[in-house]
Amino acid sequence: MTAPFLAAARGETPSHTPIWIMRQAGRYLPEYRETRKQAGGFQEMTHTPDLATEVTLQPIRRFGMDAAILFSDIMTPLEGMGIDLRFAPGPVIDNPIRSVADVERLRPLEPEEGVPFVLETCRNLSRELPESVPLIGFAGAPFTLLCYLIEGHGTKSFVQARSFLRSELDATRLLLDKLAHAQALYLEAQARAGARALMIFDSWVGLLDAPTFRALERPAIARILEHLRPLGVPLMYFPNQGGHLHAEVAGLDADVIGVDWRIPLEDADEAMGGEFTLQGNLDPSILMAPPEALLTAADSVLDAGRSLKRGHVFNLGHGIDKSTDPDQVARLVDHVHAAPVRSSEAGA
Ligand code: 1CP
Repeated sequence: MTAPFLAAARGETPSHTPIWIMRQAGRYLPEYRETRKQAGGFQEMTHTPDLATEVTLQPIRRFGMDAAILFSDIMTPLEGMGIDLRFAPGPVIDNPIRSVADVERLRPLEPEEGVPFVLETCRNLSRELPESVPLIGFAGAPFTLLCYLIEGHGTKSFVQARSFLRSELDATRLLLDKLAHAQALYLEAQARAGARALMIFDSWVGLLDAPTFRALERPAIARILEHLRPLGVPLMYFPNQGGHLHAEVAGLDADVIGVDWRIPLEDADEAMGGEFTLQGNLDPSILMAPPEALLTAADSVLDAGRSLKRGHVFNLGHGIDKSTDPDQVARLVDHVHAAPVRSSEAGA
């Protein structure tokens, strides 16, 4: 039987609605905090395949999620391109990119040499995980990586990155091009090392208006997808806070689009022409509500999921907060697994 996650991603009817949670391996889990303490920090964990494998498996063991996501970070492959990176707790680059010369200095990524530990983690996980729980490999989208590379750290509005985009258009194009090429090779390497689905996180794309998305980021995403399509694994794109970009996302050669919690799944389906399986989109803060309120909100997402034209993968609308009670996650996963599945005629 096809793994429920892969069935839903391909638009087939799964045996139950699959669920996984963004940031499912993380600080809300006591076993994660324990491993992190032993390792000394986040970066040490990502660089040590045994530890990265262990924390990837922790939420699978505890909750029985339908997919595992590689434990790493969107910034990690940039280490293989010559970027000095540290985490505090978010990514920090002490010498951010500020000129076309800085962009030119970025080395091309050779995944096996640049980030061998990531690929070893994928190989470990593909041995350890059951057939029914596919490993999701992932990368950051070019614009989101550009935001951190230019700003040097996370902010709410990435003003320096957006100023660079407006004042240094040639350098912006060169940077997006180099990043798209590197992330395509990186994702391909993860699939060859055992990842059975690939996801592109575009966490900050919501900062772009539709014409700028169409001119700069959409072609970069399209190139990555085109490179990966022959691998035969489901391809996923998450344009976070990108409700205003859905009409532009339609037509991308992806299988699954992640939807944040601000947009009802039905509206997202309508705007994207029903072409994709949708992934999402429970507001992560609902995990802080009493159990009955949590399950009622989960039912609304499940109902919306059944009305989608192609398929639904249950997830939160963004990453889980570190203050979340793990028992609430257990309740959510059990509830989704017990819910009636969409019939194959749904939306027809
Ligand atoms: O333990 C710790 O202190 C580290 C916290 C942490 C974790 C658990 C960071 C730092 N990264 C991660 C893991 C991570 N990051 C995963 C692992 C798999 C999983 O989901 O369980 C993934 C997929 C990411 C991807 C990632 N990193 C994104 C895209 C998704 C999203 O949340 O929008 C982004 C934007 C980052 C940057 C990043 N890394 C870490 C933090 C705290 C941040 C956000 C920083 C900021 O902008 O303020």
